[in-house]
Amino acid sequence: MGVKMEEIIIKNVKVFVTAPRNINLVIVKVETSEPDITGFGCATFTWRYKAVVTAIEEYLAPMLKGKSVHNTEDIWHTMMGSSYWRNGPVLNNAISGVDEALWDIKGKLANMPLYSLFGGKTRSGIALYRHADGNSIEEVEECISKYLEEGYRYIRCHMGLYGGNAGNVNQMIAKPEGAPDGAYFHPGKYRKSVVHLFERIRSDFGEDLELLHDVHERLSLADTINLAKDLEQFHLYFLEDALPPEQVDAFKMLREHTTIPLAMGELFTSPGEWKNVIQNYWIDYIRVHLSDIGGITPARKLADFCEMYQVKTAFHGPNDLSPIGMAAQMHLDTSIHNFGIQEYSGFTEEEKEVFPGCPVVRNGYAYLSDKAGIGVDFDEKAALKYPPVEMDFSWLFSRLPDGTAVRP
Ligand code: GCO
Ligand code: MG
Repeated sequence: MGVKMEEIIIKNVKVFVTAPRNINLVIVKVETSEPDITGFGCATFTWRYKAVVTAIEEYLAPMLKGKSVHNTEDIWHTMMGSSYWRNGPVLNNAISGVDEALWDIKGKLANMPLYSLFGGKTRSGIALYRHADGNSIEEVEECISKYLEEGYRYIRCHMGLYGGNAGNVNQMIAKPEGAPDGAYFHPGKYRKSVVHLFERIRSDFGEDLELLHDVHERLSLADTINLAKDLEQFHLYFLEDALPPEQVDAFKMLREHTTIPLAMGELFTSPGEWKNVIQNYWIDYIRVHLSDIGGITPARKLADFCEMYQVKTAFHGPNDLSPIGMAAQMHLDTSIHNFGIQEYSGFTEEEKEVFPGCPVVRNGYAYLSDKAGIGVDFDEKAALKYPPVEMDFSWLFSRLPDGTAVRP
């Protein structure tokens, strides 16, 4: 590049919010003293995006100006310590936006895709899983067939989304007088409906495809143990979020009662939550949301820690994640030895327009572009066509049949 490495400093940190898929995505751009060298990172915490924007603009940007772009490790720790109170999703997402952008810059300076800096390819394609859902078993099966035709081999199956509100289950819930509005669900009916769903899927599709399911923390310890035991006969690839992050110690008991492979972690924000479950062999797959733990820097350490305990990765890949964030984790998927599977929610045409260079998918595998850095660009002009939207928060107000508010 003809530029001395030590001369490049952070000039500005900018934040953008765009919603090409009607989901607010938060993108950080780090500008440097070299006008041609910029980096992009994902800071998407869609349900509190304005708080993330404030954390970056008011606190991180002023603190980072003038720092060398090279010192990602020092900058990460400086950002993490700079609020004294730390490890929450708002601050971690803000930190991730900067961290991923700095890694993007590092790759661009080295003229290498990030996976190459991380040790190179340990596999040539990234196996993906998709979500099949529907209002009836027939609808779920139609969705499975569509994904199988497209070449996917791993499919997460649900009926009536999280909590299993398919058909008229919801209307049949007997609420007490004065029960507040909310997204009601019935844990018992949900649990039984999942077993019935998997019974049908296995009998209609056989043993060849890999099946997954997300409990989304909807069950008590006893019920989740019962569900896991009931599902063992269907040989799931894994059962996800069988318990809430506040109850990780209970994985010890769950593990002792079932042989079903367990995946956990999309809500984790701090090492205090994941250390025990990993080093005690209580889970099989770690599913953190990269930006929610603070970006690439902590994710690399976590992945290496997991390798010591036979825990594989299954990084969180929902639709409230930008293509930059998806590609960032795919560089880890490509380079680490203990990769398991990647959750994938597709990219819309509008997302591809705003984010040129999205990974491509063929026959159930994702392939990164070979561009330097993260390899996904951000078209600021195109992003303006998709300004932030009012999102529907209603599903987040989960309630049990008697009206008790619970986690979504
Ligand atoms: C998943 C997740 C998501 C989350 C969502 C929250 O496994 O993909 O559970 O669907 O619910 O990302 O906004
Ligand atoms: Mg989940």
